[in-house]
Amino acid sequence: MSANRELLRQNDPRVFDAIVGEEQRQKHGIELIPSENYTYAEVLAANGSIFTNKYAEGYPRRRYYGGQKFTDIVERLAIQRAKKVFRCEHANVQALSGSPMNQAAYLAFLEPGDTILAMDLSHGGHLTHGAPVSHMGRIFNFVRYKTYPEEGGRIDFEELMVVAKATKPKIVLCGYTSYPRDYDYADFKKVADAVGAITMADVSHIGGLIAGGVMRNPFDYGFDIVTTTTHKSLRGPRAGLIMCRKEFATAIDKSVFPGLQGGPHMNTIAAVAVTLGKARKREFKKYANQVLKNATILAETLMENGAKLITNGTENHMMVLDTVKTFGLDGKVAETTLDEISITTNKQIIPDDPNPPLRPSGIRLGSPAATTRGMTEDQMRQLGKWIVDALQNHQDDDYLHGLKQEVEELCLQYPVPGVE
Ligand code: DSN
Repeated sequence: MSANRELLRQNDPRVFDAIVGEEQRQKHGIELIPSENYTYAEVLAANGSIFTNKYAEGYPRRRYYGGQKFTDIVERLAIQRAKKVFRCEHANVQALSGSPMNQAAYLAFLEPGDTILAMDLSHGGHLTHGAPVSHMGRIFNFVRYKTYPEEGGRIDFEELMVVAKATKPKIVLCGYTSYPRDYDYADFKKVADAVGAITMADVSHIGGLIAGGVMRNPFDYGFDIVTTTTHKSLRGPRAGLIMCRKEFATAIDKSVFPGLQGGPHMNTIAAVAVTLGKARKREFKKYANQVLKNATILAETLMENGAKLITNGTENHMMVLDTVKTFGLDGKVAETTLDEISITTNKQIIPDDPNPPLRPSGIRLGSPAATTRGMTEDQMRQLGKWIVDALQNHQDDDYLHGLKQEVEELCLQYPVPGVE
């Protein structure tokens, strides 16, 4: 045990025990929540480093405090690597996480009351894409578009063009938190250009897949602003990147600091630099490719076993399973049942869900974390079958107990990075 860990064990055993408990939970089970991952041991080291001690308001060579020789080094590295990995002209690496990242991007260009065209929450949009309960939904006028489930979850771009011409958005936003398709950047760009709007893509979920070169990059379609969290498919610490074309750089930087945030979390920025260094390696491309393969196999296995998936499959790392239609169970019961067999998923609203968010009609699943553990197609098939088995037999405690043992036996063969 490291000296720091031993000190924690001795001096705050309750927190120490909770950490150990979480390590055991992560080791014995599998995370299939599509927005989660197991980060690198090197990221844990950087994130837990003494950069935590340092205030660094401002940007490299333009700070408001002294002692910035090493903070500047890591922030510059993170910026340079983000620019290379995402092929962009400018990157801001200070956003504390996904919500402030999107808030800073909106506030860089918009006044209260301005219009943003974004995906409806139940069809896959994020809270920061204009949910009425979020502050962003109160400050800006979000006009929400939807998907057409009967057409495999496609967006109707002719309709979107009509809506854009009628509502004159300042930002056209392409980006989702629960959408199992690839993103139609070219169509969004056409709509935005027709009304003179800024194009923004929130690729938080698929950032790692873009970095790995296995999904399309919005900058290749002329997008202006691209945001991504760093802890999902990118496998880094919890943070946000805002990337943009050069002409938007000053507005974005001012909006993050001093507009929205104070001191950047330099320990996290060091960990972001490590993450982006890893994302440039050939290994990461292989990883991203395997994430897609694993998701395809998991989706196919679920469907072969009778599961109804929103969008009838997946084109990325995630899938949304309609548990009400398939098993007659709401998403909360499904999530709890899978928790009981050490498979972690999350309950999820489905398009125009008649049920409330805490008892929605589905669950969300994804492959990034399992792929990090080294699982491939065979394990995905096995997990898919166990998921269906568990949900079909959710009232049979003995049966679930047997499945849990099988799941845990499998998971223990695939170590969690950074956990002894
Ligand atoms: N909570 C994230 C997700 O699960 O997709 C988005 O913020």
